[in-house]
Amino acid sequence: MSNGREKNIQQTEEKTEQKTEKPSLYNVFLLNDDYTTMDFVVDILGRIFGKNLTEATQIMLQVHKKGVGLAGVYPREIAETKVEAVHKMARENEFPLRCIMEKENA
Ligand code: TYC
Repeated sequence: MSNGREKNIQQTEEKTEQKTEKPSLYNVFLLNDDYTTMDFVVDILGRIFGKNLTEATQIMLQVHKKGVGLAGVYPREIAETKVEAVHKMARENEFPLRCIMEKENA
């Protein structure tokens, strides 16, 4: 790698590698509590996470029984927006529902 042209080619290849790198994904989880109603959680899973009634009910029951359940997997900014949307809707309806995100495979 002595001459300038080869160096250029190498730099171009490095740039290409960076551009094609996939964005990290984040798991978005709902947490259980004793006060939020089951209907409200099912509604959240439909409105914010695009789940149908069957899927939403299964996830809600998983959270209710195990304490935590996976609502969806998204790139960072979308995951952040989902978490904020859950907390906003919960606040507006005076429920303490909590939602967290965690980097996938981390
Ligand atoms: N545990 C709640 C109840 O018994 C229901 C619930 C489910 C709350 C899921 C939060 O993320 C949650 N009313």
